[in-house]
Amino acid sequence: MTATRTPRPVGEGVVPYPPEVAERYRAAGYWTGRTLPDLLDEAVAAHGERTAVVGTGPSGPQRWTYTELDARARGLAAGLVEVGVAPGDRVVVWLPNVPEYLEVVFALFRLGALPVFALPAHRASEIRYFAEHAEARAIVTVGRHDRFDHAVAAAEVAAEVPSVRHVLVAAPTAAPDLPAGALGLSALRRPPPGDLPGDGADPSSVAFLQLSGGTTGLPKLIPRTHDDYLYSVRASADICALSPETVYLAVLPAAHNFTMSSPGLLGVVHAGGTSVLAPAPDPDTCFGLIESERVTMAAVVPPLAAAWVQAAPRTQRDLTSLEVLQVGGAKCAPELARRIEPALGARLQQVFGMAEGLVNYTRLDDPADVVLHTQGRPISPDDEIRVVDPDDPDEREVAPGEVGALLTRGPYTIRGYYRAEGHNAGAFTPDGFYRTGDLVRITDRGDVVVSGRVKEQINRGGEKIAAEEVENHLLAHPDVVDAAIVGVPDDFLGERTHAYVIPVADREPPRSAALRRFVRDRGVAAYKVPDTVEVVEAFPVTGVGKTSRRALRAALADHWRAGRTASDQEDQEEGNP
Ligand code: OOB
Repeated sequence: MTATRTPRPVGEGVVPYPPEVAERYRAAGYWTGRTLPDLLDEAVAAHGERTAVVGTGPSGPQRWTYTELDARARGLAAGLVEVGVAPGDRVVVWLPNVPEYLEVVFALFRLGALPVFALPAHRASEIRYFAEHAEARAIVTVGRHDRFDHAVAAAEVAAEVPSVRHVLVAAPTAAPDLPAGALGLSALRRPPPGDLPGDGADPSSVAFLQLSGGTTGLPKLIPRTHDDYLYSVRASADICALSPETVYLAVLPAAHNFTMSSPGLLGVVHAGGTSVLAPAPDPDTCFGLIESERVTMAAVVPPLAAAWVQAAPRTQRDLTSLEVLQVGGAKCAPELARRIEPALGARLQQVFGMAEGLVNYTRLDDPADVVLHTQGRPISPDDEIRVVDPDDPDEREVAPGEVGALLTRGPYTIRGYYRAEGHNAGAFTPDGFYRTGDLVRITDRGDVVVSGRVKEQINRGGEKIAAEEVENHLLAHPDVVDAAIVGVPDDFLGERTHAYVIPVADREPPRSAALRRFVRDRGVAAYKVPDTVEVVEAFPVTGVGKTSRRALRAALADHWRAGRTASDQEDQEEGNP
């Protein structure tokens, strides 16, 4: 935290929308020239005394009206200005689902600083990368949470990344045990001032950096503008029929795009409703909150939906207020989809979205068949969809209704990742379509059905893992010469990770538990630690792997499945269930 240098302005690494396209989106009324601070202003003006946010933070239970949330955000913004956080600065926001999350995010918007959204599950390795890549000025986090001391890890990162000047900690007011050099947010809160620098922000400028799941080495940063993001927020709130009566339960991490804007926390601000931040996603915690806060809507990933469905028949809690359960982030199997309404008494809404932009929803008045079997249709009439042959170098479109790779372009889909020129050349077509890496087909009615993926990413119950990132961690082990990660089917998660590891010859091969611990100790999110590790002499497939990791992984995944099928058969022959 000593040697600092001035970070480059954010605009340098951003691929803008072409001016004529931007003009078209404005003329169509999608981009309205409002900013994220305006969103809160409008909520205060229309719904000032309504409850904006409910939750339990480091200082205990909180319940703030829109006026109170705004006063807090302004007061914190003033304190941040005093310590030198300036417009355009990037600030890593590494917070669990606490009410202070909204205070911090709106404080940063108010002062024109850009949040860089990290997940609570991230660890020093990811936080260091975000801070470095975005040249962040500060990291905002909590103290000890979920048996892990975030503030200490953030202080370590700050000591290593020259741009980072501050570690700011949402901590109890009384004598927090902060690492040296860290500041408690409570010490930064000032009386709310009038004007703040972010109030005059350019609506076409980048408002924050969101995370991608990543397909290569490390997650990419996604630059979203006020104009494009607010369009997706408003349109999502309309599609989901949010109103001041909406009580939204934030179950998944607040910083995830699903929770933030589909329609999520920001959609609720737009509608003047109430957000309840769930400290944990389990049925006990969430059912208790649904009952006590009369929650009307929640958003979950499929494995959580399954856990809720299973727990519902035994709960003593009153879930009758719940009207809609959104399920997304990974494919919701029709068998699970069918069980949701009978078990929870809530309508299912499928959501197929991505932090890069495009979000699809089944509509609340869609026929049951569409809700159960499709992932819905895009938000905008100007979301352009192309379904192309993934093996065709010219990316020609497949026949209507056939499966192909999904490309998209539209009024809230980015044109490039942040500071990622080389990667962008592959991730976007020359005419600006984002290559989502998802395999889909479009039904006659125009609904999207996700059927697989072409990208090198494992979707572990909605949590995205880049095989290469985990392989690189394994390769750092002194006894490992090669490693390959594959996604294998899992009843609960949809997919989990399996690592094939080749040890250095003539040495005691490392044990799988030790390798898993090694990856964890390198400071990565727990969901990236391989679920199973198999130490092998050579990759058990031949003829692939020399030229393409992709082919190797595909062959290994096939090999894994074939092995399972063989052992399933043996089980059956032996009379096992
Ligand atoms: C959401 O965003 P990300 O950025 O974490 O992940 C995007 C990817 C998609 O490209 C797709 O591969 C997968 O997650 N995905 C789904 C899905 N929703 C997302 N795959 C099948 N069915 C679905 N319903 O995950 C996200 C962002 C906004 C709203 C909802 C989810």
